[in-house]
Amino acid sequence: MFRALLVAIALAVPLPAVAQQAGDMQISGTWARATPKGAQVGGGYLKITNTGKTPDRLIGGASAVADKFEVHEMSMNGSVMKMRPVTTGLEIKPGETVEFKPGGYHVMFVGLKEPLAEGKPISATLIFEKAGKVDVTFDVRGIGAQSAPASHGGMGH
Ligand SMILES: [Cu+2]
Repeated sequence: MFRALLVAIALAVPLPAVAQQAGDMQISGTWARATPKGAQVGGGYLKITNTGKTPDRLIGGASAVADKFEVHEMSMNGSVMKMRPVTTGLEIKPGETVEFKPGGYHVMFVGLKEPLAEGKPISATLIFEKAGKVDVTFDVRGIGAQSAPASHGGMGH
């Protein structure tokens, strides 16, 4: 009886950054960068591991904080960093971990309804072709956290 109560209390405490499993997809390390006032877009980062035996694809997502949820890829074009939406879905091969990080793949919250504030986590849903929908929480870190070589400013958003 007493033990059951303790378990119930432990389960009620939110644990940030715990790996989330949906089907063969394991999601961890979700975080987003705080945005300045008036920003239209915000970036989110995470790790996705395919623990299964067949490939899956991240095909989209949604979050209440923004009009659109997009998966973007950054690449160097000469000395200029460019980013573009991954429109066909991002494949995660069996046994592979895809890390979203500043300067590489990232989630883009487009059309922010309010700035992303440090310490105020945001809820989002990832959509996989096979694993389906996965609810995740992005911890919001300071604006300067692990800053990428190029900002999102002036990249046509
Ligand atoms: Cu982007």
